[in-house]
Amino acid sequence: MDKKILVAGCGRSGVQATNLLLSQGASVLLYDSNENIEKEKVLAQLSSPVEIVTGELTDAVIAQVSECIISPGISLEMPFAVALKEHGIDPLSEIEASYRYEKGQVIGITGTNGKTTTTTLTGEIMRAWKGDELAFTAGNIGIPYSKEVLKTSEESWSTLEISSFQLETATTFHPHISAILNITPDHLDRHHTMDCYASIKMKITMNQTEDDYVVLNYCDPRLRAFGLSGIRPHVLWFSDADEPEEGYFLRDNTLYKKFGGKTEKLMTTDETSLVGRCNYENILAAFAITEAAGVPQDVILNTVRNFKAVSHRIEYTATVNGVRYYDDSKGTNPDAAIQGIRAMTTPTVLIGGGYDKHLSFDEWIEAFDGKVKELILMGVTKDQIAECARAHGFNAIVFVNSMEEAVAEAYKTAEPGDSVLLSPACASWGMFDNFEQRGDIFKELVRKL
Ligand code: UMA
Repeated sequence: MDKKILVAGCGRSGVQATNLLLSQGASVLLYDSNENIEKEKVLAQLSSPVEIVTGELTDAVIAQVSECIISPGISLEMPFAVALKEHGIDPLSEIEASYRYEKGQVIGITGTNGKTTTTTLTGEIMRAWKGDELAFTAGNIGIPYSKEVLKTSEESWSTLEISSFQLETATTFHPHISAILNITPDHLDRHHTMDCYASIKMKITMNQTEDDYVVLNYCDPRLRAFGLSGIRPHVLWFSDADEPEEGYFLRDNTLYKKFGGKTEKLMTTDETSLVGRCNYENILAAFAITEAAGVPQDVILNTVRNFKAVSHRIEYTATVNGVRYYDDSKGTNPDAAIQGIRAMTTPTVLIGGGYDKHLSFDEWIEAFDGKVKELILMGVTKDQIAECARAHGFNAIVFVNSMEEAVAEAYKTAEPGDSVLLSPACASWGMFDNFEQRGDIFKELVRKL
């Protein structure tokens, strides 16, 4: 009997990986540990029907399997993943499985925060340069790589947002240009230690050679040490503070690049509609990446000037009674939420809390910097955050049970000239399907005020 490829996870990645494998004539078995998934809905998204197994994965099923493509949301510590390993099958990520079919050049962007903005901006620059037929954007951004990869050609560029979950099980993945934007605590419920999390992020360079580039944040101590440790790819630095000897950097309100002793002004920060230092870092990284790819500077500048904030990243939503509302639902960890509150320039009512990723909230509370008028908390982490805030002397805390209650409370408290910011410092899981849904619900409620 011919063995099958097991695709684990019936979400976006699993469905598209299955379609990719089916298109190549493979025999696929779809698996999901959730017994309650709606099989009909999954089947409706497939190019042809496949067997779907749910619940426990038995030895009898494992015996039919030659390979496993695992969705990023599934921990390698799940009993079925451990059992597969015991049978000699190392699960591979959907990124790795898709990369086998890549025909063009790849840009891989990882880091804890800023990935989606940098990937979207880079993808837009590449599209402005190469056109829609030769530039693709995919990955953790929400479009599985497996959905796009068969469109690639020798002339094309794929710009991919890559998460630690996707890198963990990558083996031959080899971007010509990689970027690691920053490494701050996140996903420690899954990776356990910062060292483990950081080493997985650094795997993005594992197959790169002297002919390749890695774009690194000069201000991140781990990444500076990594870049100076004699790694194979050519290092391109970007920085929003310390100026590297060569690289892309922010000084006052201007973005510069410096190479061969020559400093060149790129643009001023008021030429972009993006706000916050984190976004200037994202622009600098996108500059470094796309110049390494050979994009002419006028194409980069035009695209940056016309680029609007990505949904759910410090996204301006509306002004109601003189109060500006911002959706930063992508603030799914404390470091991302620190960037959110730093970008606020007025007194702010802050909405936070959510799923517990075993992270510390101290630095986020310290970043309030006298700007937060009231902290509205929801989700599993609300007590832990409140306790941490009180320990830092911050007591203006209100608990709520839903986004409806949160928006109503913010509306009641905020005064003209203030801002309301949804920037939870936690993932959405448990109360919402994902951060996009959380942000969409927030925006819908704000628009109804
Ligand atoms: N499942 C199991 N067993 C488990 C856990 C989950 O069978 O132990 C099943 C679930 O029942 C569900 C399926 O797996 O049916 C879900 O798979 P998934 O969580 O991998 O979700 P996808 O829909 O495939 O989405 C994934 C990424 N999700 C995660 O990494 C959690 C999406 O990133 C990504 O956009 C998408 O692939 C396309 O590439 C989201 C994310 O939150 C946005 N990413 C994290 C982040 O940005 O912080 C890393």
